[in-house]
Amino acid sequence: GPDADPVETQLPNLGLGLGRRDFMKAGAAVGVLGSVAGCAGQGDSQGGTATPSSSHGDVPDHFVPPGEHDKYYGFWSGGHSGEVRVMGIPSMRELTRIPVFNRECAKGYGFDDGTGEMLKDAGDYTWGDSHHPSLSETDGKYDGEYLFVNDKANGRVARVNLKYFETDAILDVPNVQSVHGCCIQSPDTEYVFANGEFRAPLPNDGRDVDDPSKYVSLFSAIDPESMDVLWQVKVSGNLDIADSDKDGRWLLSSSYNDEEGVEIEEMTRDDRDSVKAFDVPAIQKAVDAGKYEEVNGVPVVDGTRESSLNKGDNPLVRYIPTPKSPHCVEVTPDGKYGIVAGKLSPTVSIIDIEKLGTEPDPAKTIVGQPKLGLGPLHTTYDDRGHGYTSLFIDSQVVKWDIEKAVESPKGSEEAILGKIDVHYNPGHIQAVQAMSVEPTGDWLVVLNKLSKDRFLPVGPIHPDNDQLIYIGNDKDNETGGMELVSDHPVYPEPHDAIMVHKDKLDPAKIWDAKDYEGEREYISEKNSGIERLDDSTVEVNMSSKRSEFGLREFTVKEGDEVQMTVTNIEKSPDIIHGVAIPEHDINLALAPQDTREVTFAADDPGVYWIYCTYFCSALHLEMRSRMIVEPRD
Ligand code: RUQ
Repeated sequence: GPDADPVETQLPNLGLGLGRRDFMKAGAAVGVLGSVAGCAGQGDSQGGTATPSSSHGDVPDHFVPPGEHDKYYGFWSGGHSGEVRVMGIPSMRELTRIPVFNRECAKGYGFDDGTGEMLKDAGDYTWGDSHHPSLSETDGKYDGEYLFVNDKANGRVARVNLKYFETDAILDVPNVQSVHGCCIQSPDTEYVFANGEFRAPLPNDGRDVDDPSKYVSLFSAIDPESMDVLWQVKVSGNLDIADSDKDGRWLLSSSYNDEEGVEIEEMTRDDRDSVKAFDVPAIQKAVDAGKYEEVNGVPVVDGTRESSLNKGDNPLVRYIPTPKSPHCVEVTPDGKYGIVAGKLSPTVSIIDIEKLGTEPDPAKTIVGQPKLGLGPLHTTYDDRGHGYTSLFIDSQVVKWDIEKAVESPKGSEEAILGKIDVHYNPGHIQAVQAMSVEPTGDWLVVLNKLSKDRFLPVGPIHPDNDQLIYIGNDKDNETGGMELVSDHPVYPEPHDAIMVHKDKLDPAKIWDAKDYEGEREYISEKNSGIERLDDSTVEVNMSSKRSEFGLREFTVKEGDEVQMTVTNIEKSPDIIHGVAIPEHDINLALAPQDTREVTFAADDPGVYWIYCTYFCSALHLEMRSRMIVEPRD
């Protein structure tokens, strides 16, 4: 446990003189954050501490020897790369990437008709900004079925099928322009929730732009199977990050800008914003009873502060005042508390979830408020009652005792067990399985926004730095036992991650054609062929295997629409075939037993060599087919 006053000695870098303030004033706060974003001072002042800890005596090896597997999967959002990345933990090796909102060449995502139409129907954007991956659960445990992730840029939510590690649905959420927080409902994934972050007039049709009172944020409930919006709730103030309780009743959303300002000075004026607690069954009941207005086909329930549905004993949305411009809320694995980081306040607030249903005064649901350090952003958990909070401004992670923080006076530092320097300016932090009811309490990853001096310089756009920390030892030392183990450069820009034991996933090794039966026709060597459907349309069906396509050549006419279907008939895992058609922008990637379709125009007469993009055999370069486009008389 902590000594009498360990905090002062553990914070050598509080030279900013801000540590003792309970709240930073808006102007000062903006200034501090601005200087951090500009890289002035903060990290450099810690340059001397930028060495990893020297002894890893009782830390299990994070090096995974050749041929051996990691213990955990990690799913990283890709930020404005639009993708999801799959990591091995603890090696931190990148195992693959799953394109989600981005058209992507290596996996041919967005090139075949199926994925191309999915992207088109989801708004036809060329990119997205993925932040918050959430794994489906059964009984509060990850069930390995789906991963959901938001697109902050275009207000979308996508579903990744974890049998195939492939995006299989994208919803362009109506009535919202950005989706930030995104999570499943615990314990059984009956809904996926999406926070519309930016306030806008509803409907957003060019009217009411100058009347801030007409601006609202929308909270959406989505059906995880059909990926349709079931209902939305409009609220006052912005919506940020979301997390579910563990019993399927409350959904907590952090929220900044309760001032409802449009300029930064307005947004940071007050000392308090709020956490919104959505009473999901009560909202569902209001919807069933017809207490909504329909906007663009979606039932929208009024959950603003003024709404009559929020008066009385059973408000649909509870507004819990919390300091100040909070960024995040994360529910503890036992489901007891929702922990909200203050961002511009050095405290985090502990919301007692049970009290949400019994305590009439929302402010009294806050049962603890330890002071942890500057710029608290995100909290994650082990299996032993500890919270780990990232301190963006201090560039540290603080470990603290949750129950002790509840027992000690608000604003006290008594619950702090230790701090460790990270490099630099951490955003999200995640420990393994910490979003489920079974955290493992061994590894924690800190997603640092800035890497500065940690890697070979690669020009002015630096990689981020993901740091692996071992948290399995509780020790009475400066860091509370946390040990920094390794640094990993990352391509811009993951925001959040979620990690799961490998045994909870069962990915397919090859495709099962039954999974696309009725949608795409399996093409064997025998039914490879070409058929003219009408004067301007031909159908081309081709198998592919080492080292030949089912057709050595085929002939179409200038101006034809070509509807091509290709199956990879291999049954051996890892034998992938690509289908590239030069000068037609065609690029398919087919795993064994997979079939893809692509439709294109053959507009220019000539000979085109179709080739395989995946190196599949010794005769890979010879694996070709020839498309002949005949001139039309
Ligand atoms: S956010 S740190 Cu979506 Cu927390 Cu980026």
